[in-house]
Amino acid sequence: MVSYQGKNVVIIGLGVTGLSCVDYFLAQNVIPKVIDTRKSPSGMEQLDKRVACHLGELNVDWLLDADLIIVSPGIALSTPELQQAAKKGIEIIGDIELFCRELNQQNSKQIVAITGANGKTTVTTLVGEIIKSAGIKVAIGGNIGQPALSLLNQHYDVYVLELSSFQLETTQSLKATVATILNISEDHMDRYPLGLMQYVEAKQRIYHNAKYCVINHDDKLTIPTDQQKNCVSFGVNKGDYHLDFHFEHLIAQEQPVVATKIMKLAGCHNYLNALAALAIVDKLKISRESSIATIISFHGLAHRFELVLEKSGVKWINDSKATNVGSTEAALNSVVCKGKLFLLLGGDGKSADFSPLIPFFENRNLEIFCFGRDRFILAKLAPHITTVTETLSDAMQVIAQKVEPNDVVLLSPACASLDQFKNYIERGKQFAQLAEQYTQRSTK
Ligand code: UMA
Ligand code: ADP
Repeated sequence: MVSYQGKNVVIIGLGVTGLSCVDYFLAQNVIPKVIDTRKSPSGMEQLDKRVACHLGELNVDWLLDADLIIVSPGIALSTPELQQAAKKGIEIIGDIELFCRELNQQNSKQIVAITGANGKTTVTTLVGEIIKSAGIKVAIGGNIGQPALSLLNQHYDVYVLELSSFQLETTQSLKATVATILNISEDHMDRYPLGLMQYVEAKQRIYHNAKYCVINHDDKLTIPTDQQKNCVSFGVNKGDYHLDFHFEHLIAQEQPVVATKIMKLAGCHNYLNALAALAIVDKLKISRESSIATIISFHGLAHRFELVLEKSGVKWINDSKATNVGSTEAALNSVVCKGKLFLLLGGDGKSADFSPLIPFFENRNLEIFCFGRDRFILAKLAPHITTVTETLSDAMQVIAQKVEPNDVVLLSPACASLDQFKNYIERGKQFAQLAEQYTQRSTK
């Protein structure tokens, strides 16, 4: 274990990350202090009684007195109090840095590191499943929800980490066997005031010290800025791993390896996710046969372009996890609809530019419903075909009266859910439940 004995450690954040950091330090008899700017953060009840805690604001005295500050991903490094501490030369890192320092002491362990604007959770889960099916002890964690430090309690040979740009900003010691940026499109612009390139710079940190880099042939921003890197690529039509002309096969190094019609995953974006996963596990030398069997049987994840109901010829697709413009673009690219498409957009847009969606609305039998905090901004995209409602529920009520056989209702909101829901899961569940409720009523 890397030792922090004798250091004055301050942890910021009492979410799952902060709690995992508290446990990590307590295990080596270092008693940290904790600060959370919220009045009643979620982790308060679980906090060990020995740990002093300051709530409601960042305690500058504690920060400036610290030897080491561990910052949770939800707190920006640009926060003035943290800037003050950084100026004083105090080390500021995140939980992933602590995790990597531990793993770097154990040469036999491998890390697969996955980032990107969209598809991280899908690819992380699929890569984890493939490695597990090959009989290797594998753990998945990071931004996917399981804090990385909590994985150190058991023995694993491979760690598959989903990493957000926030986590990468506070990490220097990552040495991934395989690292990938799946794609780049605008997200979290409220945390990146200098624009997209500031976000890309954070994502690019994933390639530092990586043995192999898996890049998206169609997205230049995923290519390592360090040109000496050992890269393998995936893409729609080109790259080491790509699709054939009609998207009927996944092709790996010029060989067709999977017929897409037998895959459970649907949509071009998901075929790309499967190609990226295959490129990653090939670098880990997992048997191709085993990898392909897992890719074919992988169902995908809830709330991601998920068909939740098909009734009276109408399909209801829950893509609540589409919390940025890029993911909604992917859904609009992949959705197959013979009748009218009802698209539900809305929530907290995180200061995004929604205009890239406009071309996806053209030449389509489409009606748009906008709800939530940014509904009026979204409604400006195509006012002639848009209805504005305050809530998702209001919109669903209107849509349920309108749908006919062959129509598709797609919740792919391009926004975070936090203005009206606890999270995207609650939003997706409400969509599925309302679809069920209204279709029952209309078929009575
Ligand atoms: N917060 C405060 N004051 C504080 C600390 C946090 O207001 O002092 C707020 C944050 O702004 C945020 C919330 O509390 O709104 C949670 O932040 P956190 O850093 O405490 O979050 P954790 O519970 O530790 O969860 C974090 C990741 N959260 C964020 O990046 C905001 C989780 O990703 C991740 O699963 C978890 O660590 C384990 O690694 C969530 C996420 O939304 C799912 N990630 C973003 C995304 O995927 O787009 C990046
Ligand atoms: P992340 O963890 O990066 O948020 P998820 O796998 O949870 O990614 O998917 C989030 C959203 O992005 C869902 O709406 C999903 O349908 C969409 N998505 C998944 N893969 C891709 C991709 N490769 N490109 C664009 N959108 C994608």
